Amino acid sequence: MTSTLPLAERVLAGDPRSIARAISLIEDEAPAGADLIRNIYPSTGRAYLIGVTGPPGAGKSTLVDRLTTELRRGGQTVGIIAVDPTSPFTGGALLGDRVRMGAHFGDEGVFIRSMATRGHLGGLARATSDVALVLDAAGKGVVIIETVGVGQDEVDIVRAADISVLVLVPGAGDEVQALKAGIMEIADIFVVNKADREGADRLVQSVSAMLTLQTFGSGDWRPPILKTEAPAGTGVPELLQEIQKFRAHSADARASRQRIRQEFRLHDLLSHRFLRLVEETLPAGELQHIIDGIASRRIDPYSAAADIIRRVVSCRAGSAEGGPAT
Ligand SMILES: Nc1nc2c(ncn2[C@@H]2O[C@H](COP(=O)(O)OP(=O)(O)OP(=O)(O)O)[C@@H](O)[C@H]2O)c(=O)[nH]1
Ligand SMILES: [Mg+2]
Repeated sequence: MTSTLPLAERVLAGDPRSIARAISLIEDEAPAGADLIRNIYPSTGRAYLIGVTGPPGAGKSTLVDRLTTELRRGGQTVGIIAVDPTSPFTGGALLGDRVRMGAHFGDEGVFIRSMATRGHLGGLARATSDVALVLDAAGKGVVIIETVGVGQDEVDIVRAADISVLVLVPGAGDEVQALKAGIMEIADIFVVNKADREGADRLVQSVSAMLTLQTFGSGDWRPPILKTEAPAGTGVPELLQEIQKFRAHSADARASRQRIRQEFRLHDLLSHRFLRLVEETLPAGELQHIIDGIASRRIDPYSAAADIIRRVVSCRAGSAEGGPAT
């Protein structure tokens, strides 16, 4: 395996082509991707991660674009990761994001990347976190992660951010109910976008009513509800203000939040790696055979797991005696 040290150095210098190349390595789950993360990791932890989530078409990309303009005005550099869980790699949505965020093309202080779920079975949150690390290492002061708030993967992505902004829109029926409860709970700021549409105030009221059901301590952050019209940028300066307020409010808690995030990531990585180890250790088709056995009640899942762990451990111990494990 060739070392990615020169690539890491170029990423740290903020070279856009190297950033793009590094992200591709991560997306491909190439071993060089892990090597790269190893090399850049000491230089990460500085970027502020903003998660922007909400239903399809809520105006997230438009909002992210205007927020980026606002951040640039304040002299911040910005990395944007637009996670697209539904469309195929060549789908129109990616093109759409390019158009909607087109204002920032050619601006060296902004790096935009769309990521599709393809090839990331369940690992999207992991890949997104790693891409955020790359943008962080590259010196972007703020990294914005846009994702559609529909599944567990997206909840995990948003959980990985320092702040979660939930974008809602009026007029789509019972929006608040329709959203995954997990996403509502982790929102630090609620945005009612498309405020030019009928029903915006009603939606603000129903989110507000929902918040009154939660208990907040005296020092707790109480999520504000903002109205925006993204295409015109209306309400976006106020949104940035609230983000900054939250950042100041949660400065002390940030370290523990980051630690929880790292714990989550390590657990996720360990289970991912262990499963890979299992697949490498067992003969081809064996895992499927065991699953068939569990399904037909020939063996129970606990005994199957214990047996698999025993086999992996003894196989690894054997290979350690025989020389360095690869
Ligand atoms: N009327 C109105 N339209 C808006 C507003 N914000 C965004 N739109 C429009 O809504 C459509 C979707 O906007 P996007 O920014 O692509 O929404 P998105 O949430 O990123 O969409 P996906 O990433 O596909 O889920 C676009 O046609 C926008 O121009 C708004 O405040 N008012
Ligand atoms: Mg979008």
